[in-house]
Amino acid sequence: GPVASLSRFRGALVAGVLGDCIGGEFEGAEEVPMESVLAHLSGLNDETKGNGVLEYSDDTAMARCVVQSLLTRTGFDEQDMARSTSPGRGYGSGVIQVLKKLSCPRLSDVFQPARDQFNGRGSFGNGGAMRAAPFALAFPTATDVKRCSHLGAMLTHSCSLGYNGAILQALAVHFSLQGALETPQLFINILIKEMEEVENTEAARKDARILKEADKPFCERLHRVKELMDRTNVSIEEVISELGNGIAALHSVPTAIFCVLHCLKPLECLPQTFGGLERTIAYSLALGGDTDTIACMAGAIAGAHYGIESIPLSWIKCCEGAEDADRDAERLHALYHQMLQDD
Ligand code: R7I
Ligand code: MG
Ligand code: MG
Repeated sequence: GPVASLSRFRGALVAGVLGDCIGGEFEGAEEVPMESVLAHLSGLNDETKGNGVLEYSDDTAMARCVVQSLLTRTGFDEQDMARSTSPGRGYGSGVIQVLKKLSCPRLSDVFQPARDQFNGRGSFGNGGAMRAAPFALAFPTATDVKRCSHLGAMLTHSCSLGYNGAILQALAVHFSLQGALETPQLFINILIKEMEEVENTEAARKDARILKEADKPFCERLHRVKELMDRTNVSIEEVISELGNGIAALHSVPTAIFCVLHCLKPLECLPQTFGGLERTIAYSLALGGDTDTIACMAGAIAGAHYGIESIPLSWIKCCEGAEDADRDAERLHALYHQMLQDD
């Protein structure tokens, strides 16, 4: 569809929620056979089951806080975002302490609680990345998307391996919204080029050294994504060993990007009736590990590419918060286009 169309905004925000809700079933599972994924997905179409709603987890709860803050402040306001990010459900054990401190009215520096995590180095978890998509839906320029997703993630994740994952996820949604996935090679090359610059800081080099990672860890992973993209046969085991499926941003954001790229064309292991968005969610779940978060991030990137029409209605009906996301996407679309005019 047309670049930055309402359909793409709705697709991005709604599919992120679906990834979280549908992916929750397999979170933490070591091995997820594709048959189990397909059984789970076909259950969503079965109205006679009447198993009601699949609840969203912290991934969606925190993204909703980001959306609400961006909309009420008509832009990024760290004070408001810090105070509106409240504990909800199923949070990572570490981040709950940050959220408690952020709710304290006397707090003067809203970035301090995140810095105190993990002996002062900050978290490298994917909690910043899992709520990064809305930044791409609020700000039209890559510069603003990078700046605001960075600061937004810094409220809980002050390690560069955490917040740079959030920047990468926001950029992936941003370029997908612009239609960049029409040419997959171009898409991955743009992301590598952007991350070369993002990771070119003293802080990033220091964190990478301490954590014994490559010099520019996200760039290195994106090069692995590119190599896997060029191959005709890639097993799930290889994807997990090359890219990871864990709760670290480094082991999940590049993985989510790979899921989207790998599912642009039909796959033998998936029903021919599936469209690209269904393939992306299904494939993300089959990787196991942090399935709700990887499917949430892959869903947002894929939804921005395929648009709302690609999402089965039965899936939307099953997932808590999906209709709220659809309504919020319309508001973010208006904010984005208002910012375009103000420029
Ligand atoms: O990143 P975060 O918000 O967790 C997000 C994940 C997603 O899968 C959600 O669906 C949710 O269920 O949790 O939470 P953090 O507590 O900041 O980080 C998550 C975990 O990563 C921590 O509990 C640690 O186990 C690990 N971790 C670290 N461990 C050692 N040293 C993160 N940073 C570090 C670190 O610096
Ligand atoms: Mg979760
Ligand atoms: Mg998770």
